[in-house]
Amino acid sequence: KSYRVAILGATGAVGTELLQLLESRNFPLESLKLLASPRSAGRTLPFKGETLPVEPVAEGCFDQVDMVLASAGGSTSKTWAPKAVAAGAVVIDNSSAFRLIPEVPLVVPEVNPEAAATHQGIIANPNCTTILMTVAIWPLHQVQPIQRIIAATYQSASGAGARAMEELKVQAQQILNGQAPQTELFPYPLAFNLFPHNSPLNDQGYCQEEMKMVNETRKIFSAQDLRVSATCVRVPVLRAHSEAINLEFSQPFPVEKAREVLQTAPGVKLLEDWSANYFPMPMEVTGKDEVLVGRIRQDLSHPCGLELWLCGDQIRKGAALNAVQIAELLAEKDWVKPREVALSKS
Ligand code: A2P
Ligand code: 11C
Repeated sequence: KSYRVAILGATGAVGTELLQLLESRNFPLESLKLLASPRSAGRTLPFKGETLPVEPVAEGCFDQVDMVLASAGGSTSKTWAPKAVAAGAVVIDNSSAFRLIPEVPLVVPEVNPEAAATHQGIIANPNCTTILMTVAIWPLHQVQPIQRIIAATYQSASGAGARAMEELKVQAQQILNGQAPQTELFPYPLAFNLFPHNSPLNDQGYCQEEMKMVNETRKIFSAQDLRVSATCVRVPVLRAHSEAINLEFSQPFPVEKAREVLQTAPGVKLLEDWSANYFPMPMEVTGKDEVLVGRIRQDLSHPCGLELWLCGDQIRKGAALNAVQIAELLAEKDWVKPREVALSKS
């Protein structure tokens, strides 16, 4: 069986990665449609040795489409995803627009693949920092439930899109040339600097990105009482996020046991060379599928605490790869068409 697929936001950082993944993973395609804003009209993108046109998203463009992989921002998804669903397609949406709606499954295939079966037309791809963290800690949570997570993130420019990556490169050049760095998308210069994530702050002082880690992790784990607190920071790295994670359990979790579990965990690669002080780094994970995990150690300050460090390619597993894995799951299980019964109604 093969599928008629559309990529909404095909010209963006995640969109171009989606295109590469559909090609390299040989997704069963009957046809592929590339959609973006009217700004991209007339552009083409390469796919399997051919040149495909980019079309402006427009009324009727989802009529002959089975699956839409959307990564064109929240407001574009809010406008077009319901139209795609009405036209009979399933939408795998990378934006935050639908993630916390109870009827919309929020899926990390290594964690909660079964949730995808309950979709009513839209499946949400979680926030990148949340995907990377959940892939790494879910296998531990299966052995002993995690009670509390404290995370600090080091997030790359790619999380803010292709233009933000370009802005970082230009700023670096400007500074090296002795010029003042220009800012456009970012609020402050990112080159040779870092700043707390600039998403809107709530009354408790947490930014939106930090609250995504709280609320999305709870939903993916089906653990509404899980205690999570995060500090999210933008760093001058192009496309890989890093995270320092502190986990608290109800009983001690032996480090050796954690290592053993993560050795064989799906989507995870352990990278620890203690003698060389060599652990996951953005440069090691760029372009890779796995979440690299290392520096697993007992929390000195708590007998039931574990510390770990991870890096993951933000555009790949943090976004495009996770979406393509969801599409592959739907294809493999024959879950492309919406189920009658949603989790929230059962
Ligand atoms: P375009 O290139 O035509 O602006 P990124 O996350 O890298 O910034 O990419 C965003 C993607 O979303 C791009 O493909 C962009 O297309 C697309 N996009 C942005 N706004 C719209 C819109 N209003 N309608 C359709 N696509 C959009
Ligand atoms: C960032 N994670 O790095 C954000 C961007 O909810 O998908 C992605 C926002 C989201 O800035």
